[in-house]
Amino acid sequence: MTTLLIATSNPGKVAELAAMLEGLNCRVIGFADLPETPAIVEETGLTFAENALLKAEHYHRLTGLPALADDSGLEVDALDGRPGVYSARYGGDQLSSAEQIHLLLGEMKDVPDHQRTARFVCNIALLGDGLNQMFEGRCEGLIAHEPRGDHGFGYDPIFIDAELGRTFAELTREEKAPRSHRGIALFQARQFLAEWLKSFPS
Ligand code: ITT
Repeated sequence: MTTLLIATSNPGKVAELAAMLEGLNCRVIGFADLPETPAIVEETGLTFAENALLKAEHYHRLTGLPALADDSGLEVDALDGRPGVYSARYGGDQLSSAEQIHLLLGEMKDVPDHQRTARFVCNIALLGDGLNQMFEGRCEGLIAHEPRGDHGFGYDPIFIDAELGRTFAELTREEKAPRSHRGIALFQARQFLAEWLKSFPS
């Protein structure tokens, strides 16, 4: 059976990606299943797509396995698209998610409701021998005035789903999956993988 590596060190992403890939005709593994933790990749790209490809290439080269890498982040219109590709490192490498949220809300304190538009963006790269595909997902929302909810990870407590009026952290994983940037990108990746895997013995 083919093995697919989920090439991310972010436990929040691993949980979401693994759940969304369930039932595919392959064995899905993460870094936790590898004997040595792979070296971190420097994310030098200027776009989510460039960084997703950098990560997938790096981990495919390192392990020989087909790799699925995700580069994602939050674009806030009132902050000219920040934090964007720097979402994980916003305010410096040492800040926790709660501290990053605090920083961002501070920058947004005078921004009125109708100007608090934002989106999550996710690019997924699939790379392996005979495999080279990119997928993108986006979801629109608003930045809350204060964090709400305990689910998810990262900026979920301040991202209000435009349709539901609840933050992503107030949604269960099952509710977030089909409407999130990652879910939208992964839905396409999953359909592609299902076809691709047909050429391998199960
Ligand atoms: P890997 O590079 O190892 O995958 P990372 O966390 O560094 O892990 P990124 O460089 O893609 O990944 O940064 C994504 C950041 O964007 C992530 O750390 C969160 O802060 C934020 N983010 C992405 N998707 C999110 C989601 O669904 N909910 C909340 N925040 C999210």
